[in-house]
Amino acid sequence: MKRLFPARATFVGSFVDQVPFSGLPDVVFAGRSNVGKSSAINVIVGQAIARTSSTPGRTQAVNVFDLEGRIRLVDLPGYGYAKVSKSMRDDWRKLIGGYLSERPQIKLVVALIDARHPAQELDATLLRQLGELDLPVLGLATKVDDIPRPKRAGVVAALAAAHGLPADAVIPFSSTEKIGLDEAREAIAWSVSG
Ligand SMILES: Nc1nc2c(ncn2[C@@H]2O[C@H](COP(=O)(O)OP(=O)(O)OP(=O)(O)O)[C@@H](O)[C@H]2O)c(=O)[nH]1
Ligand SMILES: [Mg+2]
Repeated sequence: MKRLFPARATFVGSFVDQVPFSGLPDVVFAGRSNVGKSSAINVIVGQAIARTSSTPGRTQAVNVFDLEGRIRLVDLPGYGYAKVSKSMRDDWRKLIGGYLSERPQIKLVVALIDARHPAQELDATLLRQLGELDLPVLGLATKVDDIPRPKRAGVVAALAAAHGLPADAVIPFSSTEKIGLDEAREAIAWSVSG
């Protein structure tokens, strides 16, 4: 199979309730608001296609990108943003419950976890849900560039353990310094190859 990354990406659309079915394998990016989902998509694809922002809650819809008609990357709205209304939080739950539980073409959920904080309950909730749905998970411990180099491995191992993930299922990652980029690309390509 031809290498997947870097890939030419096109924006499919922004969806607030239902994510359209395409038949292509989906790789889904999920995590707290501001954790770095859109930034990760941009470096992984090798193209600034997902909009990023320092204001949490930037991505409030599901943004879907097509990579050369081969796979889709799905940028979910972030959760845990305090200023989001209860109705929006309910929308998020519905969306996740619906889309994530009904789509057999979801090959991988990339769960982004901020490496700068100890394990957080909302992330634990998501990871539990993903486990219950039997979805394959790749953890990206984001923003490790903000952690002193000698501490990175320990921090990431502690996060994996706290969330009940195998140590090798969580990759130390930084979009700004392109740490973990090859590993993330490889895991995604592998997940959609079968
Ligand atoms: N230090 C550091 N900052 C980062 C990194 N990746 C993203 N950021 C910053 O984190 C902020 C949020 O990044 P986004 O990629 O927009 O986060 P998001 O998860 O898509 O956020 P929402 O769309 O609001 O859910 C921005 O200010 C980025 O510059 C990283 O690897 N290291
Ligand atoms: Mg975003």
